[in-house]
Amino acid sequence: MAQKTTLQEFESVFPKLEEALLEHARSYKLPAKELEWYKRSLETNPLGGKCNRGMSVPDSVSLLLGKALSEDEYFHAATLGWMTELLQAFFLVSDDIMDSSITRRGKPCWYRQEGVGMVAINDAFMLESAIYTLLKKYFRSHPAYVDLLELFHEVTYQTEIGQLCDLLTAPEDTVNLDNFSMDKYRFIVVYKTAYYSFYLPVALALHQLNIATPQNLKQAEDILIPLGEYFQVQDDYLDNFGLPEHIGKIGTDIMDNKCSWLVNQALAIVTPEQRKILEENYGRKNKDNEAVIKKLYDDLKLEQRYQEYEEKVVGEIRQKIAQIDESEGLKKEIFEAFLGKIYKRSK
Ligand code: GPP
Ligand code: MG
Ligand code: MG
Ligand code: MG
Repeated sequence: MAQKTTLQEFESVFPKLEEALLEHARSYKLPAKELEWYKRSLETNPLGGKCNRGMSVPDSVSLLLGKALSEDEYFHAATLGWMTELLQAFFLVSDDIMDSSITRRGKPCWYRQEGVGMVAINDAFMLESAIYTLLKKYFRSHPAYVDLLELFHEVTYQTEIGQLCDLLTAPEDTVNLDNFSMDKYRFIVVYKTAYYSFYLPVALALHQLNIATPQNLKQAEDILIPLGEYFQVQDDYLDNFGLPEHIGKIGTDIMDNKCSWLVNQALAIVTPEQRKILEENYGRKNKDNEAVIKKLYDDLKLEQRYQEYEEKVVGEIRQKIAQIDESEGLKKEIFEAFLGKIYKRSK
C-alpha cells in the first residue's frame, strides 16, 4: 500500500539538504558574513509554503511502487521534491520583484525584507544553483542523472518563456485590452505555471524509479498541463477574490495590467460602457482605479462564472484521468491526488 507523506516528514529532510548546501559554499571558503546571508535566504525562501509540489514527488513515487518507501527511497524522493521547491523559491523571489508584490506567505516579499533589496536577484540565482549542487551530490551516479539535469533545464526554460509572455502582455505604461485573449492566456499559464508545478514532480518520480518512457511522460503531460492551467486560473481568481490574510499575498494583477483569467472573462461579456470602464481603470498603479475594476468584476458576477468554470474543467479532468491506460506504468491515483489537493482551494 502506498503511503502519503506529511508536511512534517517532508520538512524534516530539509536541514540535511541545507547543511549540504552550506558545506558546498564553505568548500569555496565563502566568508562568514556571506555564508550567514545564504543561510538566511535558504531558511526564508524555500520554506513556509504548502509544499504541494515538493511533497508530490514522494507521494507519486510511493503510488508508482504501490508501497511505503524505504528510508533511502524517501530521502531521494524528498530531495527531488525539495529541488522543485528550490526552483519555486527561485521563481517566486524573482517574480515578486517583477510584479512589484508586497507580501508572500504572509510576510514581506524577500526583496522587501530588512537590508535585502536588489541582492534578492543574486539570491534567486543562488537558489537555482542549489538545485544543481544537490543533484550532483545525491544523483551523480543515478542512471537518470542526465535526464534529471535536462528536465530541470527544460522546465526552467519553459517557465521563463511563460514569464516573458506574462510580462510583455502587461506593459507598465500602456494599457491595450486588445493585447489580451484566451489563447494568449493559455500560452502564458501553461508555460509559467503548469510545467514546473505539475509536470515536473511526476516526471521526477518516474525518473527516480528509472521507469520514465516517452509514452508515460507524454501521458502525464497530457493530463498535468490542463491541471496546471486550472491551478493558475484559481491563482488569478484568488488574486482578486481571495483574502490576503488567508492566501498570504496581496493581489497585484489589476494594477500590474496582467492578462489574467478574470480580465479575459470580463472582456468576453462587457457592454460597450463597461469596456470603457475597463479601459480607463485597468492597469493603473492606483488604489481608486483598482477599486473600480473590483466593483466591475462583482457587477459582472465573475465569482459565479469562476465556479461554473471550475465545475466544468474538473469534470473534463476527471474524465481524462478515467481514460488513462495504466499499462504504461502510471497510476490514476497520482492525478487524483493532485486534483484532490487543488479542487475548490481557497489558498
Ligand atoms: C506565477 O505567476 C508564476 C510564477 C511564479 C513563475 C515565475 C517565473 C519566473 C521565470 C520568475 P503569478 O505572478 O501569478 O504568481 P503569484 O500570484 O504567486 O505572484
Ligand atoms: Mg506574481
Ligand atoms: Mg507574475
Ligand atoms: Mg498570481
